[in-house]
Amino acid sequence: MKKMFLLLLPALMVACSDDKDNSTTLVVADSPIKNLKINEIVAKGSEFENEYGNTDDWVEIYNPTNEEITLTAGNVYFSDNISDPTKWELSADVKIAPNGYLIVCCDDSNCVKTQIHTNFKLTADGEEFSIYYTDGTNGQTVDQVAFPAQDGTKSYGRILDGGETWDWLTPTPLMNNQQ
Ligand SMILES: [Ca+2]
Ligand SMILES: [Ca+2]
Repeated sequence: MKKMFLLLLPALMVACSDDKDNSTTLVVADSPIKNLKINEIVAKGSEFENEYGNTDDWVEIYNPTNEEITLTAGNVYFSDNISDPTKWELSADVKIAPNGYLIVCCDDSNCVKTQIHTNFKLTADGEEFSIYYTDGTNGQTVDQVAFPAQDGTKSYGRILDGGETWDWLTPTPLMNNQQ
């Protein structure tokens, strides 16, 4: 019993330090998904051509770890409304390479082909985006952001990748963020 208590203590300390950075408590703390960051957002004037040949809104997600992370079907959700974090359920497994990127096409196509296509678009007037994870029993918001109105010339993103500071950037889908 004593050994078990000692093992639990570091886990509690990790949970407390996470509370400082996130508005939600990470209840599924053993999933590598918890490391994912919303990294860059374009809600207007995209020049990134998706697999349909369209230049719709997109969100770049960044894996800041040195391990590949798999987003498993049925466990990961994206939303443009943080009050409704399970708005769109990922329907196929998707991998993100170590220190790699994933583009989520917010084009209301509602499917997963070569790329991920949500059932919502992003509003240029400013909106929200969130990543939600559930292990089937417990769920948590992994990352969420409210972004301001966009004028179609810049993306809104973290500088540097995965960092705490958001700013207007030169759009860099699937590449490291640049001012
Ligand atoms: Ca929307
Ligand atoms: Ca980028």
